[in-house]
Amino acid sequence: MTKTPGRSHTTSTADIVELVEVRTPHNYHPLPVAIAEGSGAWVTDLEGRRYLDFLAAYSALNFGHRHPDIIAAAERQLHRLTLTSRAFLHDQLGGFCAELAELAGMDMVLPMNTGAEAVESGLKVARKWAYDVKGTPRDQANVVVAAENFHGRTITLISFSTDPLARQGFGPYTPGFRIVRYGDAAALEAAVDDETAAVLLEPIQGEAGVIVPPAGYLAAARRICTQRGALFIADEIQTGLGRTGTTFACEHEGVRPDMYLLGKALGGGVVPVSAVIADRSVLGVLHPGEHGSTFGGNPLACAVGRTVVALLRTGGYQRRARELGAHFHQRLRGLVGSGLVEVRGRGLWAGVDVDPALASGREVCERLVQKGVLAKDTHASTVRLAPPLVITMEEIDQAVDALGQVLVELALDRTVSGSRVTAG
Ligand code: PXG
Repeated sequence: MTKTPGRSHTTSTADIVELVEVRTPHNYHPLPVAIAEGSGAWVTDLEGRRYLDFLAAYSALNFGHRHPDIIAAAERQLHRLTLTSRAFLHDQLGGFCAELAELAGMDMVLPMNTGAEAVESGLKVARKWAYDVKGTPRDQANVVVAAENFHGRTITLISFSTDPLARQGFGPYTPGFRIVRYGDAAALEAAVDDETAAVLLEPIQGEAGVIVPPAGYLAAARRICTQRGALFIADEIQTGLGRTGTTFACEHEGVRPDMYLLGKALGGGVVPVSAVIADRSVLGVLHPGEHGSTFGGNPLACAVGRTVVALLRTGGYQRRARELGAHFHQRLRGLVGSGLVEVRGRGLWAGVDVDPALASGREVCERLVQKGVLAKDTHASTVRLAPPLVITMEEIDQAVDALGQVLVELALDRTVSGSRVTAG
C-alpha cells in the first residue's frame, strides 16, 4: 500500500523528511534532523538523539532554547492578553519600547515582527527623513549598501543583493540603491552624495560568511555619514543582542549609529519580534497611516521582548560571549592547517573556511550531525558556528573536538580513496 504524504501519522525523522519534501516548496535544503525538544544549548531529535545546537537559529536563540525567564514571561502573557492590533493600546507596549530604547541609548522604538520588516521599515523611515528633514528633492533619495549584504528576502531587499540566487528571477527591482565593496571606506565615501538618505551596513556580515570588516571601517562610515548628513543604519539583526561580546557590535568601534535594526534574538526564541530604534528626530517623521503592522508590538511580543532586554541589562550574556568567545576562537584557530584554512568572527560567533580540497561545508555539517553537533554551511566551504550564549566552556570544547575529529576523518577518507585510485 502506498502512503499518502500528509495523511500518515508522522513519528520518525524519515517520515518528516518525506512529508516536508512533498508539502513545502524546496526553498531550503535542511540537514535531515527533525528536532522534537530543546533546552538551553541542547536539542533532542524524534529518535531521542541529543545534539549541541551550534547554529542557535542564526542567533535567534542567543538565550538558548526555552530560557526559563522568557518562557515564564510568555506564559504569564498568554494567560492575560495576546493581541490588540495597534488600533488600541495595551500595557506592554510603552514599557517594551522605553526599555529597549534605553538599552540602545536612543529615544524611540518602532516595533515590527521579522528582520526583513525591520529593514524595510528602517529604509522607509530614512527616505521619509531625507524628504521631510534633510530636504532631498522628492523621489531622489539613494541608500548606499555593501556588496555581499544580507538584509532579508523582500523584493526591495533582494533588489540590492549581490547574491544571484537571492535575486535572479524576481525582478523588476526597486531602484534607489548603490552598492559598494564591504570594508572599503574610500569606496563608501565616493558613493555617498547630497541625495544619500542613509548608509545601511551589517557591522559584521553574517550570511556572507561572518566577514569582520577592517578595524576603523564602522568609525569611518560614521564619520562619512555625519559629514554628508546621511543616516548611518546598523543592521544588528544578527550581530546584536550579545552575540559578539557587546550588546551591539557597533560598540566594538565606539560607534553610535543613527538607527539600529534588531530582530532574531529580540523574540527570545519564542516569537518573531523586530524593531527600528532611533532618536525622535528620525522616527518622529512617521505620522498616523504612514506605516504599521497588524502584529507589530503585540502584547505577547512585547512581554517577551521586555524579558530579553532585562536579560541583556545584566551584562552577563555579553560577558559570556566575550570570555567564552576568546576560548572558542583560540580553539578554532588551532584547527587552521588541519582542515581549516581560515577562522573569522567575534565573540561566540565564527565562520570557518574548510579546505575545499578536503570537503564542502555541507559535508562537514553532515558529519558533525553524526557527532551530535548542529551547524550550517554557507557559500560552499564556510561553516557558521554560533552557539547559544548559555553554552559552557566544556560544551564548546566538545563541539570543537567533534569538528577536529570530522576534519581528521575526512582527511583519512581522502587518503584511503586516493590510495585506492592509485592501487586500482
Ligand atoms: N538582516 C540580517 C543581518 C540578517 O541576518 C535579516 C536581516 C532578515 O531577517 P528575517 O527575520 O526576515 O529572516 C537577516 C536574516 C533565512 C535566514 O532562513 C536568514 C538569516 C540568516 C540565515 C538564514 O532566510 N538572516
